[in-house]
Amino acid sequence: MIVIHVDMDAFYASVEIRDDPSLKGKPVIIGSMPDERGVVATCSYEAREFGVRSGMNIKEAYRLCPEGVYMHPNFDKYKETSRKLHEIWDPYASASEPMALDETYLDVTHVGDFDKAAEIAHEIKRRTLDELGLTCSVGLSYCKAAAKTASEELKPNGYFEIRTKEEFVSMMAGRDVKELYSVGPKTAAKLNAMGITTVSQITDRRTDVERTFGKHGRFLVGLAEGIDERLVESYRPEDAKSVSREITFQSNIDDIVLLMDVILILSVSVYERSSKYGLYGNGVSLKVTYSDMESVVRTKNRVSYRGALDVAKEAWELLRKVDRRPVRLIGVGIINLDKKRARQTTLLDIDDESPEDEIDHYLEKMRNRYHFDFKKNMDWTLAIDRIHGVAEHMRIQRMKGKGKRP
Ligand code: TTP
Ligand code: MG
Repeated sequence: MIVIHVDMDAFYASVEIRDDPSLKGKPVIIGSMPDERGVVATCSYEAREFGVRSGMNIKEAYRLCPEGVYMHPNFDKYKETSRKLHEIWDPYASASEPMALDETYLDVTHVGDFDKAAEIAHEIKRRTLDELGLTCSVGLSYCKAAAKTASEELKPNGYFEIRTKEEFVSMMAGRDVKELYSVGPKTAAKLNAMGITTVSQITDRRTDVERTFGKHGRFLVGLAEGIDERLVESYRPEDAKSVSREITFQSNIDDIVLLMDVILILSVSVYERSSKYGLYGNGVSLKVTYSDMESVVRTKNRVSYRGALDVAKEAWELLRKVDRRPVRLIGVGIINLDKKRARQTTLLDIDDESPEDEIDHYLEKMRNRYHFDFKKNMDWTLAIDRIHGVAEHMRIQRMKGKGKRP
């Protein structure tokens, strides 16, 4: 197999810098604002010099880098950029397997040898920069894990090859286990506790590793010997089994009406996304994370929905069944998606009001409530921001009210 792994450098930050050259050379931090609750999604390499990292609490980032330029992410822009990236990359491959918006594996075995594949890899880097103004790091290798390792080797704007299993094994042998693909902090800590700190020790202690980690252990032992037989599998949105959307609030919400409105917006969003691909599900899921981080997921199967409002109604029903405590995150999903299962006409379909009218009616009510024009195909993050802003306003008003009382 010949595999290319492409990963954009500081993706969200690079897109913002490309679109506003005055940011060039500055520590740009994408995520929450320093005065909000949240984390760093990513940051420019200049910000990384201050120690800022993805996933870091935004307050911590601000402490390390108060002079940084802080920005909210523009997901629509990154999604659009991702689509254009794939237009460049995918035609070179027999299969393209995206792992994130900015990252994909390309199967280029068909070109025949590594020299030809290396030409493609360089062409991908050049065209990505020329056509989209963004740099990426590319790894070329004989399997997925080694290609991914290679792309990280000389980041940013890197290119690295690992042509053989032997090269991979000797390169990794003395390295810390956490550099091995699929070893996260938890696995690393467990391995360390067993006295295993380097990759070659995984091979030495294979029986222990396999016994402790089961399936993942066997995968790790294989990797330490340079073996990864996973294929590059093209992902197509129409193959998805579920579609969901969730939102984390800046401050916890306990107002049931607001939660129901947020559920409605999320339902519109997931309904539009699934129907765009001609997919129908027969279940709805609701995820709730409380202020103490406890999460619950409730699902209802065998539901028949005719539109977003029906999805929302199922999710509202599920909301009634979970604990009533301050909520930090809420998510709605349509599950058991199936392209073939075309929606059956039921008596419901010849109801008085069409699902379209019903949802319009509901959105109109919300427009009056929030002074915001909610409509189908809306920017759902903006819509939820608006609901959230109103909630925040109400909370402050309530606090003021309380303060006034004797
Ligand atoms: P990554 O490829 O992990 O990071 P990156 O492209 O920003 O930087 P680099 O690859 O050069 O190290 O993730 C791609 C995008 O995914 C990133 O730009 C933002 C988003 N992301 C998050 O929102 N939260 C996270 O914790 C991570 C790791 C990424
Ligand atoms: Mg990246």
